[in-house]
Amino acid sequence: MITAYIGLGANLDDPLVQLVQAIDELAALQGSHLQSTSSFYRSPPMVLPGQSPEMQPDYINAVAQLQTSLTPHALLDELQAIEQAHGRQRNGRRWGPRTLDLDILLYGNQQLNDERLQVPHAGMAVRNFVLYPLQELVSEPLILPGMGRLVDLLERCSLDGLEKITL
Ligand code: ROI
Repeated sequence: MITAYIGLGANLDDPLVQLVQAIDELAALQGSHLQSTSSFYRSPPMVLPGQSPEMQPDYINAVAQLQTSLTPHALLDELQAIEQAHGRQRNGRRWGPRTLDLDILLYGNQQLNDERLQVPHAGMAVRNFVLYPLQELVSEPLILPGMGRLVDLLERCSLDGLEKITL
């Protein structure tokens, strides 16, 4: 079994409900065991360079820790099936609003880079809505392959706009 970390995000159609359901679906994945999930966090949409400025609702984000015997690509297939079941529209706007986004953040200590999958997730080193929930789940010092130590990344990553949700 490999320890994988999955990033969850949503900003449409009752995002909190989308995330709660997605966690149930991760718990039911074949060949896998859901170990733990982080708190939920609210944050304003991160805008990427080159993205047309458009109004989007705030996001809800969380991270899940999964023990899995699935290969990275089999896991990606399962995550994409869950996204589809949540009615995610791939409308050609790469960074548009979405009902559910599931990303493989880490897959053991492996580094992968092909046309479908980049692990560790390329943006995670600078995203507070990934690093802070991830920190909740790790007990031992975590090194992100090719990116350095989680504690160092957190030190450089401002909390601004990130709000932990008390349910
Ligand atoms: N911004 C936030 N706050 N949370 C996300 O999950 C998220 N996902 C994205 C982009 C559009 C980059 N911005 C985000 O894909």
